[in-house]
Amino acid sequence: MLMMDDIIRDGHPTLRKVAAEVSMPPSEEDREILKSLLEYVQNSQDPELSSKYKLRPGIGLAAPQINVSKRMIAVHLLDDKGNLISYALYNPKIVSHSVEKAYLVSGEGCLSVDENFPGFVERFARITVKGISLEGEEVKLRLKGLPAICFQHEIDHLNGIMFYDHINKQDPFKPIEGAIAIER
Ligand code: K1U
Ligand code: NI
Repeated sequence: MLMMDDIIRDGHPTLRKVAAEVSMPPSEEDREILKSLLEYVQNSQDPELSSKYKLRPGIGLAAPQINVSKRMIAVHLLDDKGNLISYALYNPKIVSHSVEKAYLVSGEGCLSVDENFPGFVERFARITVKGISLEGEEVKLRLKGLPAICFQHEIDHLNGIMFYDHINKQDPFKPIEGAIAIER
C-alpha cells in the first residue's frame, strides 16, 4: 500500500523526465504498480483510511510521482453528474482535443507539490484519451469538466510537466480568453 512517503516531491529529477512507454503485455511488476496507484487514490478519498494513514486526498496519481518513470496513471473522481470516473491506464494518450480551453476557478494542486501555487491553469475543455486498462483492454474515453482536467494533469506528469508550468508568471489570474471556468 502506497503512503505519502512513497510520493516524491517537487525538485526530484524524475518529475521532469519523459516517462517510458510500458511494454505490452505488462509485467507482473508493472501491473502491481498500476494497481497501487489506483488503490492510493481510492484509499486517500476514504475518510477513515486517509486519516489513519495520513494520506493526502487525491483524485489522480501518475507513476513518476512514486519515482517510476513509466507511462501509467490512475484517476478516481466523480464527474459533474455524479458518475464515478475510475481508471487505471497504461500508455494513456490524448488523441484529440477541443480548441476551447477550460480552467479550474480554484486552481490546481499536486500531491508532489507541498507549496500552494495560486493561478489559472489553462487546459483543453474536452479531450479524447486512449489507453490500455488493467484488464488489458484498449479504452477510449471522451472527457470534459473536472475529469478532462485531471487526465491532462496526470498525462502532463508522464511528460515531465508540472501544473504550475501553465500558470502565467506575470499575472497568475489573467483571464483566459473564451475558456470555460469550472467551479468545484
Ligand atoms: O497528480 C496529482 O498530484 C494529484 C492531483 C491531481 C489534480 C489536482 C487538481 C486538478 C487536477 C488534477 C490531486 O488530486 S490534488 C487533490 C485534489 O485536487 C482533490 C482531492 C480530493 C478531492 C477533490 C480534489
Ligand atoms: Ni500532480
